[in-house]
Amino acid sequence: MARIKRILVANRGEIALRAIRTIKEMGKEVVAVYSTADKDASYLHLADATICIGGPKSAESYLNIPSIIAAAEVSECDAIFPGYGFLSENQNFVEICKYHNIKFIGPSVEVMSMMSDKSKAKQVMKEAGVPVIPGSDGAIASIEDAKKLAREMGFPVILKAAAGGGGRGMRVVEDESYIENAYLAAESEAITAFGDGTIYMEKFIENPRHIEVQVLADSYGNAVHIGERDCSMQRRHQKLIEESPAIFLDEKTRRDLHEAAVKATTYIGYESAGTFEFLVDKHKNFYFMEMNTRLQVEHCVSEMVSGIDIVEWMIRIAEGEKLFEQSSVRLRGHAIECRITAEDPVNFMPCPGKINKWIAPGGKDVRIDSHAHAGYIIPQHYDSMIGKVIVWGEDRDRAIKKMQRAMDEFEVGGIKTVIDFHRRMMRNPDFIENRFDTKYLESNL
Ligand code: MV4
Repeated sequence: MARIKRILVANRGEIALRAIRTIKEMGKEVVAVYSTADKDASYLHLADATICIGGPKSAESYLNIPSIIAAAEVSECDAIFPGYGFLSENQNFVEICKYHNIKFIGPSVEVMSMMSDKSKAKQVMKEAGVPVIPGSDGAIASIEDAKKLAREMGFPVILKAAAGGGGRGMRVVEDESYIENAYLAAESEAITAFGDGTIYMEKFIENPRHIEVQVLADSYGNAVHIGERDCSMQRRHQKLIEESPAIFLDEKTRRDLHEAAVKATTYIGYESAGTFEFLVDKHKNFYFMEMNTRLQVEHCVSEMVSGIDIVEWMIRIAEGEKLFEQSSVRLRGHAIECRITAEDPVNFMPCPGKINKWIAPGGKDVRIDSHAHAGYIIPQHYDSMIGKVIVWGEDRDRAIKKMQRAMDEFEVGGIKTVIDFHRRMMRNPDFIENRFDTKYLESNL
């Protein structure tokens, strides 16, 4: 086993802080990088060393591969922790790390490339015996083929960009007369956004739940799941609230879902932490949608119900340690996460600026993952998420009560935040009674 001594955290904000904390707890050294826009970030003081990697624009700093590799080399780091976003799913970066003998704490470039083409990923999952949404076998070759397949499947159908994910390059088609325009629109959007116009087709699942399974796998072919998360409370493909477990599922469906995710993990020879996203329809049929080959924002709810530090295990797996057994994973109680963004709580318009008041909640089973504080100036160059509040309760009702209390305590001044949205949602009968799907916020805001 090759123990890692010093890790470079190639990220910023709350996730950089979250990684630094675990690395320090593990007794390892940590190097933090920052852009000139983040030079005053307070979490930088927690690192053993800090290195400026470029200007405020992500392309100049957090996406600047030569700059990050140089930072790792001069600081003699033996590994890089990527977090989410930025370079976390960049296959080129993973190969360059390997070339420089720096361990990328994440999956291999082979599985990353298998999952990055969403249409290929579906085919692999089908081979693995995981249910996938009925649709085209791979890419659509022509508009005529699209029309023929849609007629066979029945409308509505959805056209998706193979290089897409997260909702870009998608078109729902209600009847045959719209297929041609929708196809051309999805194709040109995909070319613009991803440089790849490959389109595939699926039966459109109406009002689905978005439920995902967290997995961990080691380099010896062992894999476990750490339960599922319901991420259906979204707005324009931005998740706002996540929870675990997904109480929408019955025990049998839940077991089948977990089993499918673990089977898929071993089938593709995955290593590190990953997430299988599923759509679940009203009959509780679940279908694989895509796999995220990185740590996700919402991993904390899985940590709260399992007691497992997912970042710690990503590092231990990268060191060549053997994973624990599934039977030692005990999922207990209910966890809810509310994302705190610097946005207007009614129309969600971004609102960066200086925080002049920050009174964060606390108390038993309340976790705050945030790099923000009074006096912190939120740079306008990055994502508007400034932190997360995660709570745990014996059951969902208690977790909701806990989150109500936590949100009522939370006072942020100087900027707008979505705290007030969460205060209202924790008292919303539809949320409390679990009556929502991925379309809820589109029709109820
Ligand atoms: C779908 C779908 C319905 N049917 N596919 C949105 C994000 C992208 N990863 C896939 N998405 C969807 N794919 C079929 N066949 C509905 C969505 C969808 C959605 C999915 C999860 C969470 C929120 C969503 C919001 C709108 C649409």
